[in-house]
Amino acid sequence: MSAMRDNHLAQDLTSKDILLRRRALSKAITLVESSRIDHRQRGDELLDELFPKAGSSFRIGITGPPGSGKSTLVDAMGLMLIEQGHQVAVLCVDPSSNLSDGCVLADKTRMHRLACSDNAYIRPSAGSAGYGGVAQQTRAAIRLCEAAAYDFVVVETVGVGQNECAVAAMTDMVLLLQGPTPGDDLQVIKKGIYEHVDLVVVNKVDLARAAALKAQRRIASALRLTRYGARHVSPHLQPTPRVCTVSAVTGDGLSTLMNSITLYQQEEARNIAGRRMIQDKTWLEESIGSQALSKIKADEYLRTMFNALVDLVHAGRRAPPAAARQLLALVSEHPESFAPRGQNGATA
Ligand SMILES: Nc1nc2c(ncn2[C@@H]2O[C@H](COP(=O)(O)OP(=O)(O)OP(=O)(O)O)[C@@H](O)[C@H]2O)c(=O)[nH]1
Ligand SMILES: [Mg+2]
Repeated sequence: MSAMRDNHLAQDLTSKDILLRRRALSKAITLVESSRIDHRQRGDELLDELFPKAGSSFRIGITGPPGSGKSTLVDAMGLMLIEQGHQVAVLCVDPSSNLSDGCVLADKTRMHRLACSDNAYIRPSAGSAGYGGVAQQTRAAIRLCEAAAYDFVVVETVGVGQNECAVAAMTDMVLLLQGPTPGDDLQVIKKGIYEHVDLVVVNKVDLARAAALKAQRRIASALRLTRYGARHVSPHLQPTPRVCTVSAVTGDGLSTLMNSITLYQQEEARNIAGRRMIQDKTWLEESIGSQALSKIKADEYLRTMFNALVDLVHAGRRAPPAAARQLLALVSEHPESFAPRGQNGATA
């Protein structure tokens, strides 16, 4: 029954009817984000069926401190991309928190112009501690957007150190946004997050032009000095300014920014297939770990053993790697426990 329903979902997701496609995409993402085992299984099967049709978008990660203007910029950039004939999907995620519903929902209200376009799809996604964590769910959601023919996928995430790394591992280009306030840039330089960033955008130039230009110069010289990451810094092929100033509100500097993105996309075109292979291998590795854990928690006996091992670890009598080895040995002795138990598949 659900297989037949999901068959329709797969068809609708690749339909020419934009509204049907968008509705199907929302349902599909809900399945892969669900904490219910039966939903996840359906989501996994759907993704598996659609996988050959996915993977060909240009993926942009946008990160930066709260309030730096990410959503406002995505709104402006998205409209420009649509004017150029693209279909744009935006995923707003916060990998650092599972209490961010309000925050990510606010993102959509900052993208009100994009939200009205038939050629855009915006998905605020509160981080869920469930199956596989946010990174895997976002990877799955990106693929589903691609299967639904979105050729630009933008992932907005709050920049708090680790997240640039997470977003870089699933996208083709990472933009770091910051405000023009003196000190913002130094903070960023200190954290060394430029390793994962392909373009730095100093936003809100309309509020403080002189400060923004100063920040741009300072960051550019810091970048020249550091030359982080072979993937991100290619001095021979660097026609694009790697530090831009824009105003997401007035549009000042926006076309220069878009040109930089297009140039980067052209330069990087030949590297994308290789990068996808690395990203997909990581995804497979993470899926093996998270599915093993998820199934341990769904099995009464294994869950009891897991909790007993947690107690031993807390009591300082067992180190986590040895405890994991012991539990995985039990799993292989109980292969039948890998069958899902019941429709709701209780998770501990
Ligand atoms: N003056 C000015 N205000 C801006 C600009 N860009 C964004 N803002 C304002 O800054 C505030 C925050 O903008 P958002 O787009 O929500 O910022 P964000 O980085 O997405 O915020 P979070 O998702 O909460 O991390 C809003 O009041 C925007 O209107 C800009 O270029 N100039
Ligand atoms: Mg936002």
